[in-house]
Amino acid sequence: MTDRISLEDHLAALEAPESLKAVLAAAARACVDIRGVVSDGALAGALGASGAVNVQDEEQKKLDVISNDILTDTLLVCPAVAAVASEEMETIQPADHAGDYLVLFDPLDGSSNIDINAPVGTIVSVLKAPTAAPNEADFLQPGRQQAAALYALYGAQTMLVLTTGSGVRGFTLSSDGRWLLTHDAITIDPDTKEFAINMSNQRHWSEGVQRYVDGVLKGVDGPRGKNFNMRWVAAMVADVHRILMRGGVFLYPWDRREPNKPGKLRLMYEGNPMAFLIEQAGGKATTDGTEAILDIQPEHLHQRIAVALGSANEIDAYASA
Ligand code: FBP
Repeated sequence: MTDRISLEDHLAALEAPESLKAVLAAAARACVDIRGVVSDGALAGALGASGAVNVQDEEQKKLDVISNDILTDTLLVCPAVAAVASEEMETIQPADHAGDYLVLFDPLDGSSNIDINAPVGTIVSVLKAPTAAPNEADFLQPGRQQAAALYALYGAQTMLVLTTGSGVRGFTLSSDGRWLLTHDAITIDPDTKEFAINMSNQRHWSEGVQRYVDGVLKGVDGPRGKNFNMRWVAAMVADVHRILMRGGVFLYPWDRREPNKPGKLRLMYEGNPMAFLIEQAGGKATTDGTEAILDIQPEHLHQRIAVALGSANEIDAYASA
């Protein structure tokens, strides 16, 4: 294990600004601390609801709040960070110093999995700070302008998957707390036989999504001529990680339950970072099979989008259903 490249070594050798490396190192440290609280669970009194509701009008879990505090505290003391934004905070939090980067995060993705010991994760997006004293409007940059994106997956292994725009790499947390490179160049097969969607919403989908799912469910005797498998982990990080490891598509489309909302997932700290990683691995990341998530001009910090991402040829099939 000692001959593996550590995250520190990878960042040291990376051709990138030293300040970006400092942001990524700080985020990685925070994820180690979050993983510690997640794995302690009930022993740390960290399960269950916090009793508060967040800006998304969603019940906050204790671990949502703890994870948010760990990331916020760790990042705001990093000299390279000018301000942060989070799914769990209504507006941005500026640092007490100027910095080169803005950091956005979903501190604990997959909240409904927390109390049942199913996979959860942390998602981080990094943008250049356009001014020394950034405001919320400075965060509203299209995802294609991200300097970096990463997620940590607290699963059977604890992994950190990272891109700075030159491919996707995976690091596994060692027993002595070091991120070690285990996946050097992650790429997604353009074809797949696996899809991820919450089937309980089927009656609420648009006709096009229904046609696509009906087609894959018909298997080898249907229009696709092959059988498909289905997975739904209810944690975007885990579903995206599976797609990076063995291909597939992840779908969270608009549905009629809340027709005024374009989708459930959030653009700035779920869609954009995951889209950056997926595109860097050779996949496609869209809202509807055609609109690239990374090209969306954000209108507000917590705006929601529909998501259809993964194996490129299967996203094309989704778009043409
Ligand atoms: P949170 O960030 O609040 O956990 O919501 C996002 C999410 O948990 C995704 O990670 C996951 O893919 C999706 O919601 C699951 O939605 P549903 O519970 O409707 O299947």
